[in-house]
Amino acid sequence: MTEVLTSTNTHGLERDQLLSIDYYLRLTRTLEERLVALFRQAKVIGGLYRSLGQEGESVAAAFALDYKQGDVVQPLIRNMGAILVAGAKPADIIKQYMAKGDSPTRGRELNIHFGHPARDGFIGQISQLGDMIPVMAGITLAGRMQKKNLVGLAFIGDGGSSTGAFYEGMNFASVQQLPLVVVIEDNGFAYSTPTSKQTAAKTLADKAYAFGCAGETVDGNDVLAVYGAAKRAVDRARAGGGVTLLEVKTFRMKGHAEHDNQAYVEPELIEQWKAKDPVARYERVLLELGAATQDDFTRIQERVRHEVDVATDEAERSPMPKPEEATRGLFAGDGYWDA
Ligand SMILES: Cc1ncc(C[n+]2csc(CCOP(=O)(O)OP(=O)(O)O)c2C)c(N)n1
Repeated sequence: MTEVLTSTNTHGLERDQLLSIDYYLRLTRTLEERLVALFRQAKVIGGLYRSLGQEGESVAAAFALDYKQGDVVQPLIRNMGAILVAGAKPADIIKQYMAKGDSPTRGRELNIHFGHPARDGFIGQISQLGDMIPVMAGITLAGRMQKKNLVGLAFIGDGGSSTGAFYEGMNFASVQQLPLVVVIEDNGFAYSTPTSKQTAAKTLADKAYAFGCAGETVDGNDVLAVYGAAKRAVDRARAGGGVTLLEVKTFRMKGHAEHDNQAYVEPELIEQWKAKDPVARYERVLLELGAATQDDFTRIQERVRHEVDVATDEAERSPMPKPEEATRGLFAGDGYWDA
């Protein structure tokens, strides 16, 4: 299980799908850059959690799902790329970060803590690390009981995979052979704790032995390799083959959040990973394969910039929540969310 998979194979993806992946990679990066600008203008409420350097695995894994079949993504704070693939709107994400009154949670939750599995294709997350794995086991079990053929895709960090909830959820899902793919992100650090202090296992995929599920390790900055491995895992899950623990080896290029200057990370390490940037690498591979031209990338980047500008304008114009509504919509049944 220690072999790290890489790929220049397009795994049956058509040219428009390959370009679509590039669009989501660029959208994720540009939208986050815009959020940094808004954060520095004190317009973001709360923290800003970047996925710089990790966009590749997040987008590629989510691209392997079939949302028309009811598949569900469970993101964590660094998986904005995955929810964009599932259909999240940039304006909604900016409004969430600005806690606007017409954001999906109407100012009651922040950042990408929003989403409804049946409506959006992605689910709002609980902050408690590890707890989303039992939730996703529940969603995939419910899907099976309702005779839907849906697959769940859960993300968990190296730190999150040290929690009890992770082990319980993985064990239950594996025993039940649930259609669940768990992407376990080794991005080097959980806040300031290096992965070597999270686990004595050689790789995070080795944890699959304990659950009796499939486990694989893939180069998380190799977009096509992640897509290929995720697609295999999704197909296996849909065919009744149960859970896959898919480890992606990547790196968190920024601190835990914008307020963290990552002084605990060796600068040389950051430089080494900069050279492996997943977006630049993916575009290089597409050029080498003759699957795209520089003009394609320019067009995509112009489209992305325009969409992020339009979304920012919309979010900036949006009202803050009305103070008199602060106590509404907190419990089911008061009709607040039906309006
Ligand atoms: C049970 C629990 N303990 C602590 C925290 C505070 N916390 C939030 S994110 C984080 C680090 C998470 O690291 P990791 O799971 O590796 O994900 P990454 O931030 O690297 O993407 C911590 C300690 C929490 N949310 N839940």
